[in-house]
Amino acid sequence: MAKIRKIHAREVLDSRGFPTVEVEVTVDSKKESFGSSQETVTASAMVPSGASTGEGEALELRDGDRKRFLGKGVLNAVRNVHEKIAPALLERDFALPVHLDDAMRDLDGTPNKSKLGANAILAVSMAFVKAAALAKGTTTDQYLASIYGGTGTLLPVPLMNILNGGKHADNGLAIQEFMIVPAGFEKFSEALRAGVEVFHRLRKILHDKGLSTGVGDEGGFAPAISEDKPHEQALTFILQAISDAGYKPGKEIFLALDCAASEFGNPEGGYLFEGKRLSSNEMVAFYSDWLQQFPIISIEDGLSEHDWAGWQFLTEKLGSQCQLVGDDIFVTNPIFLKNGIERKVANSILIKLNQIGTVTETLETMKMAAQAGYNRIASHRSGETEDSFIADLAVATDCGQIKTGSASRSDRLAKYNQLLRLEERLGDRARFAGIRAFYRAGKFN
Ligand code: 2PG
Ligand code: MG
Repeated sequence: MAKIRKIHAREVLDSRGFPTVEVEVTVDSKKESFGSSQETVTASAMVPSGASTGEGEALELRDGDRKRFLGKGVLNAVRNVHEKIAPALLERDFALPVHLDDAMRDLDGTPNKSKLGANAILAVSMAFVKAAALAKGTTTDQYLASIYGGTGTLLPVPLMNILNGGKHADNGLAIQEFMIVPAGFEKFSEALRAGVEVFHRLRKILHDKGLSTGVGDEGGFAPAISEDKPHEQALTFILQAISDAGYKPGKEIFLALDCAASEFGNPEGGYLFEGKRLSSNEMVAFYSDWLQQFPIISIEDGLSEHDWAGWQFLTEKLGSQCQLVGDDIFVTNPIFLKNGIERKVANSILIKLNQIGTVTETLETMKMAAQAGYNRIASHRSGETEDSFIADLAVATDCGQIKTGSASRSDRLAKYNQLLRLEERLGDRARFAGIRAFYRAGKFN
């Protein structure tokens, strides 16, 4: 049991300099915590924020007052925590996070958390998990593992977005994320080191070509590549960086894309890609071609969230060769995912806590995906904070993959650093997911 003694919210800033919600939750504790016996423990959490958001996401409550932060203030969400959520939860004992999350969902009463705001609800939900873990004298990852029923010992493969485009940069690339996937290693720390070395090699390649080495929202480079096939050029630069760093592309390090295609296309208007208007089928042909040319093991949001028929075709054509990840189309929502499983759409799902708005529903979606044989990737948002909850979530659920940006910017590295700590703490019990994490849905079947 964890009796709630205090809930405090405040407006803080995310990695893009926009406001977000931070919440501190204080619960009773009789346990020894960090060597000293305390009566209560307090933990805090901050919520992230997306730019290429799916339409079905839970509502992020913004004030809309143009005089503050261009309308992006979150004082109403903070007020909702203090005036609505806290009075309903204070002095109550919650045996498990699901009970607290259910209480907040009841209080909100809307399907997309639009009354209280998913940012208000999720901050409380995450902070409670952390506080309850402390109260039990354990850590967030191990507590979450016990709730979920995971081993809590599997370190995820990082999907590192080292070249940014789309809405996360202003370099004209339609595709949002070009990721390296260091899966062919024995340990997480070795995989991460390889990824970081490739990042530094890529900087040199871009610099030597006279291209910008400034970084985009997720810490990857954002060069303006003025070739007629800029996406292939980007992939070629990355392959070169992998080789320059002394690693084998397609054996140790693979490639992954997040096309975020809802941003440049829809089934009616076609996909505006590299100066042409392409149909869904033509986009699929494009990807199929790339799978022959490059060691790509994962394609996220290859088509728009409105293009379910296109997605079915994509899955039928490429689903046995490659991990196909639904982000905007599923929005971490069990209802959307169920529909996708039934219609054979995608074979993997991106997991973002703030798309659905509670830890409990996130775990429910992850469980449903696992049972259906869909791969799962714990993910950051493009607007992040120093909160490293998703690192704990990835290990707790044995999901085997994490997408948390490039090898620069502390909002991204906070998650990698937490995974290094977890690997160290687990010692001999730590396992690295490696290439097996891609088996079920990929070409390694
Ligand atoms: C995505 C994410 C994170 P955003 O599309 O997968 O990389 O971006 O948070 O802007 O939705
Ligand atoms: Mg995405």
